This record gives sequence, structure tokens and C-alpha cells, in this order.
Amino acid sequence: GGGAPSASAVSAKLPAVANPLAEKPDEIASNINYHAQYSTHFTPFKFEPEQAYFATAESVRDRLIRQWNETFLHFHEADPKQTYYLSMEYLQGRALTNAVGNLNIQEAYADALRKFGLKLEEIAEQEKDAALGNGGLGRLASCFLDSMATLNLPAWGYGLRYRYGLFKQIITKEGQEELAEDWLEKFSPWEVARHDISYPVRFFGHVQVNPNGSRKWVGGEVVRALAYDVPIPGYQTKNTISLRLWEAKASAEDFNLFSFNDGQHESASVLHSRAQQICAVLYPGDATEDGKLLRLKQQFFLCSASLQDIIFRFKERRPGKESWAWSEFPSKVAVQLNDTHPTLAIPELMRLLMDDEGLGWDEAWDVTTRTIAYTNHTVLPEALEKWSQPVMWKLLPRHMEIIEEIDKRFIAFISATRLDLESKLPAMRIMDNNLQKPVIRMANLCVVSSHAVNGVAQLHSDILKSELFADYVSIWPEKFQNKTNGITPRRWLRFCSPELSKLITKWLKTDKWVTNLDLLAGLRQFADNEELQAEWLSAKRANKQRLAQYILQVTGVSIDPDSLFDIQVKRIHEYKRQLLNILGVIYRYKKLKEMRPEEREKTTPRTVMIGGKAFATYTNAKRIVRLVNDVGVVVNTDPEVNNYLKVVFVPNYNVSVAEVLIPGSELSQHISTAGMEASGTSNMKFALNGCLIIGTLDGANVEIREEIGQENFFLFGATAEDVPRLRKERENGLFKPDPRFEDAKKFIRSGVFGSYDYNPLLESLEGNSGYGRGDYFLVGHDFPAYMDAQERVDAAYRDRKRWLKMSILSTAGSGKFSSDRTIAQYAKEIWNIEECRVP
Ligand code: T68
Repeated sequence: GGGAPSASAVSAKLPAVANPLAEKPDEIASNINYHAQYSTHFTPFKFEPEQAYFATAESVRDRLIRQWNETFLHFHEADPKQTYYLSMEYLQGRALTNAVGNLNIQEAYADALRKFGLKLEEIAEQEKDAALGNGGLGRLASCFLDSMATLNLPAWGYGLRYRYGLFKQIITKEGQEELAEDWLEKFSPWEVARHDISYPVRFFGHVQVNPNGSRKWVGGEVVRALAYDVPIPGYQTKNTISLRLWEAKASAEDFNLFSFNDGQHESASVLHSRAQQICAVLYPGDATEDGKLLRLKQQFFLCSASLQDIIFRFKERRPGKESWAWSEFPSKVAVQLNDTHPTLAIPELMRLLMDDEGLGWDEAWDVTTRTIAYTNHTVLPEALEKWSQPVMWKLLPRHMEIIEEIDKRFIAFISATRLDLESKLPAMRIMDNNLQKPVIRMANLCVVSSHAVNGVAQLHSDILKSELFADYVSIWPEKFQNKTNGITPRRWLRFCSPELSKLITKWLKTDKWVTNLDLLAGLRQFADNEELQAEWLSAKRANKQRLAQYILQVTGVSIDPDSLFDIQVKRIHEYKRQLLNILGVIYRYKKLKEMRPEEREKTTPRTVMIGGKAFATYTNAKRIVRLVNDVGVVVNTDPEVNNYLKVVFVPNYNVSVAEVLIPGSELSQHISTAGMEASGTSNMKFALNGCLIIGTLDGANVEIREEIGQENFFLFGATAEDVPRLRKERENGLFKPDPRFEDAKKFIRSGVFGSYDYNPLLESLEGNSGYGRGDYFLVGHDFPAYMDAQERVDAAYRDRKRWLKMSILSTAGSGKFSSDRTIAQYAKEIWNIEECRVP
């Protein structure tokens, strides 16, 4: 590391005056020094990289706070319409590199740290990832915040401050194990507790009917939501917005001092520990939902606290009660629901408007529907949220009344206007009153109550319109939109690959591409230029070397930077088909074994890296993790083959790991069964970094291929349109497996990869139908096309010039996938908000 300077480094002869806006490295160094001494979190005179990180972060934070306060004040005075992004998940990753990069003080801080004998990059690695999310949906929310700030939009995020984020994955001989990840173990310098901002949130209780007929939710338990704000700086702008995370707190009155003193320690603090549980852990769901009461409490906690806060701000900005009307609310407030997880914002807004503010149903409904918009992220039936009606009646009785009323009025509306839809009504309704398990369908509630509903890639939005929400489209065609996802080019190119960024700036003769990613198209004209190709090669090479070092450090496996780096990283899920990938690897290994040494020499050496977390109780996903590891152990230690093939399972895939993997990648796999991956966002990150894609016509792959050119995309597999027919054919026993597919499975069963019983996993690919059988994800069908595509990859890689050209064209064609473009579209087409730049 950067060494551990002794105590003297802290008290080095630097003026101990903290100037939060210092520009010169000397002053910054004294500022860091100041924090090391006076923002005391550690025993004095210790200044190892860890302390240096915290002191540096606090010094950067001072600057952020200045801009942040200015932004706050400016929004307050300008009083623009503002967007609130409600999300149960944010995958923020690390903040330091991003903050100094966005503030454009990277060089100055690097110089300042050198005065202590430290390197900024190494100090930055001390930071723990804030992993308050599961995967793509959570990372999307974080990219969106970055773009909102950069575009100077009056917008901010609301979420929960989970004590433990996504679990830490460790890999043993038995496969994946999960450990709690303590991101707050020391403390986070990137959050500010707002001790003056808290709201009561009620659970349980009952509905009281007042003499005048109005209704009020009373009784039950009340927990307080306390605000923690995280500053989100925009790129080279003063605008710094907030991510407000709620923490649950019981109040002092809830602590029964009398019983505690009486020796009943646990019962005295029962409400305290119950409050603490609400934000204890991130719900570890990725496309699976179980009816956990705690999850429902979390969802309501987010919605209620955020809406009370939004309403408070709305009122605060229009003093003098008589001069404004509630009908103005939607022209000041837009609320975006990130999937159905914050659906309860709908009945909660209705309740607050009717029961607290005294509006009638029609007025409250008008305000609510004009305020709320909903983004769908999946069509997988098992991932569509449904909450048990009895549980809801118990936890949120007033909200259940409101939901029933919405449902009733929807039925009346259909009966009055659309007799043709009456047969469809049972499926379109919000309430599913089946006797075994009456539930509320959250997606239906969102569609009925929002003024805009969007999918996250064109194909996905088309499928929503033609299948999942088809019946609603005939009622409200204008409600349904597409907003193809995007990623922030700051974190995902500018900061994670400084080498490639420098090159791009040099050839485009501007660094404006960082905020106007379409400018990357200017690289197209140089795709054949030998000088650019040589520089491109060496930048990618440096990134590959850094990646190889990382792999060695975390797995002990040494990989060859001259081999093709082939990566698939994402949550482990059968629809994402990591199994197709590893079966392909197994087939390749078997072929290599059968070859004569001279034949092997002619093959294209490859390093296949697979990473991702499996949901803790998803057995097949865990078997896949284990299989990849077992294959790696055998292949990597096989002296006949290991110069031509290596297989690595990358442990604990998260945002920071992605920042090392993606810049060093050359081929990445986005091979989901067509129609099942709503969008994908890592595909965009890889393409932006000049990595070629092997993939199906699914999610955003379709648009990426259009943008970068079909000749630069390794396409294979069934289309979304084909899938239902292929499944049917399979059920009718009409599927004939390719011999290569059979060989690969047989090879596993032969025991080459150890004695673990992979039969249950392989059986999921066999038979014609049945639960966990019948190859629902069409791995067998797509296998031959996949292997053919992989042969095209090998051939293309052998032609270095051609590969480099494809790589450059991939980056050049990625402009569309900036989250700046996505957010600008939300702002214009859904939120109706405009820039509000801090002068
Ligand atoms: C992902 N969804 C989509 N869900 O799978 C991906 N689910 O195609 C898309 O690119 C991305 O969203 C962004 O739009 C998720 O990540 C979850 O993480 C999730 C969490 C809890 C419950 C259900």
C-alpha cells in the first residue's frame, strides 16, 4: 500500500487551518491534517491508510456541504416543480473517487496525499461499498441520481438506511456462503443525520369514524422516521442533490423505564427493538418475493415518511394558507415509483390528503394520479408483487379501505364505459379475492393509479403493452411509455478507466463527451486508424493487467493478459443462463482435451470469468456457483489445457469489483432467454468500455446492437417471439438436443469435476415439462447457436485489427446509453420538470 506514515505525518508542519474550499495541494493537505486531528474518530496519532481515508473523505465532504446547502437554498427560493424518486434500493458503491472527480479536484487531492506518502487510488480502496440494493434496479437508481444532479434537475431520492446491506459472498469448497456486510462498521462520512427532520409512521391500529363521516387511522404502534441525507454531487456543476435515507427510531416514551428498573429488560425495550428491526437488513430479494411482514413494513415506512416530508416541503414553500390550492400539488411534485416496491405511496397519499388535509375522494384522486408515475422492471410472474389481504388489513387497515375503494371505482368505470372488457375484469382488478389466498396485485394498483407507466427498454415496453398490461392499453393508450435505461458515463468510463478516457478526449479533442455521450460517435471515423488502434490496445492492456492482478489477489489464480477476457457478471438466475455459459466452457474444455498439442496451439486462449450473488435460498442458483468453481479447479490445474483456458469465479461481485472488471473486459455475455431480461444495464457498461457482446435479442441488447452495428455484436438464439412456440414444441416432445449439448452434460455426470451431485441441476434441462424440469429457459435449444457464435468470437479475436476496430465502434456507438439521456426523457415526458441550476 501507500505505506503507513507514522504519527509525525499527522502533525507534519502544515498550517492546521481548515479552509474547506482550498485549491492548493498544500492547503488541502493541511485540511486533511486538520480532520485527522480534530474530527476524531480514532485514537490520536494514528495515520494509517484507514485514517487517511476518513480524514480525506471529511475534507471532501466539507466542500460538498457548501454546494449542497446552496442547492437546497436555491431550490427553496426558485420553488420549481420537483421530482422525488422513491426506491427501496440504491447501489451507491464507493463515493470518494466519484466526489473528487465530479468536483474536479482529483489532481489536487492526489498531490495533497502524496505529501503524506499516500496514493489517492489506494486511499479510495479503504472505503466500503454502500450496497443498499440487490442488482440492476438498485444500481439504476444510483446512476439516475448522478444524472439528475449533473443535469441540474430539481430532483432527489428517497430510500431506507439499512443497517446491513446486501450480504457478502464468500466462496468455499461447498460453494457460496453469505455473511452480513457491515458497511457502517466504523461510520459513513457521506451521510448527515438531520436531527430536526423526523416523522411518525403508524402500523396496525384501527379506523375511527368521526361524527361528520370523516375517517381517521388511530392506535397501533408509532415509529419515528429520522432523515439521513447523502450528498449527490453533479459532474462539474454546483448542483448537489440529496439522497434522503430514513432510519427507524422508537421514541423515549416507548421505553418502559419502570419495567426495565423492575428487571424486565427485554419486555421494557420491545418497541425499541421492533423499531430497530425495520431498517436492519436489505430485503435480499431478486425476483423472488415472500410475504414477509417486515418487508411490507419497510415499504410502508419509506412511503409514509417520504410523503409526509414531500407534503411538508410543499406547504413550507407556500406560506399563507389562503393563497394556494391542493390542485397545484401535481405542478410542484412528481413522484416516481421504482418498481412496485413503493406502491403504498398511492393509498398513503390518498389518506394524507383526505384524512389529514380534508380533501374529498375525487380531488384527492385527481392529485394522486397526476403526481404518481410507475416504472416496471420485470415481466417474470413470480416477481410481480402480491400482498396478502389479511396481512394488509391488520397492518394498514385504512389503506386497505382506500385500495378497496379504488378497486370498486375501477370496476364501476369499466362497467360503465367498456362492456367489452368485462370478461377481462377479474384479471385486471386490483383485488384478487380468490378464497384460498386473497391478495392485492400491486402492479395493477400502480397502473390504475399512475399517469405514466414505463418499461426500461424498447422490447420490454413493447412486451408490457402487448402482454402484461395489454388490456389497460386499450383504455389508456397514452399512459404507456418506454424509457430505455442508461448508465452514468462518469463512474462507468471517466473514473473507472482513466486510461481509455484520456485517449478518447485526445482523439475527440474535447472532454465534453463526459456530459454529452453522443459525441463518442466522433470516434467512428478513426476506427481504422492504426495509431488510435495502438493506443486503444495499450489502454485496454493496462486495464487487463490491473484486472489480472485483482484476480490473483482474490482467488490466487494467475491469468494471462494475452488471453481473451470473457466476463459474465450479474445476479445468478436461471433466466440469465450462467448455466449456458458454463456448459459452453465445459464443452470447450472437453474438445481441448481431445486435441493434439499442435491443434491446441491454434485455438484462441480464453479466460472465462463469472461472478454474481445467488439468492440465499435459490438452490439451483447456488448449484451453478458451485459448478463454476468446481470446473475452475479442474481446468486451471490441468497442465495440458490451462494455457488455453482458465475459468474463474469472481467472488463477491459488487459495484467496486465491477469498476475493475468492466474496463478490463473484451467479451461479455448477456445471454438471457429472449423476453426475460427487462433491460440489463451492465451490457451498456461493457459496450461503453469497448467490450464486445455475445448475446440474445433481449432487453437493451436489441438497442445496443442497433447503435453499434450488427457486425459488431455476436448474436445468437431464439427471439422473444419464438419462445412460446419453442416451449410448446418441447412439451410435445418435439425437441431434438444437439450432440454437443448432450456431451457437455455427460461430461459433468462422468465426475470429472468432482463428486458433487449435479443431477438435480442437469435435470432442470431435461424432460419435456414439470416443475424444475423441461428446460423452461431453453438452454438446450440455444446451445448450438451459442457455440457457433463463440466460434465466430474466436475467429474475430485472432484478427487483432478487426477486433480493435469492433471495440472502438462499440464505444463509439454507446452514446445513447448515458443515463443523462434517460433522465432527460423522464424529465420531459413524465415529470414535466426543468433545469434549476445553482448560479
Ligand atoms: C432489474 N431488476 C432487471 N430487480 O432484471 C434488469 N426485484 O433487466 C433491469 O436492467 C434492471 O432491473 C433495471 O431496470 C432488478 O434488479 C431487483 O433487484 C428486485 C429486487 C427486489 C424485488 C424484486
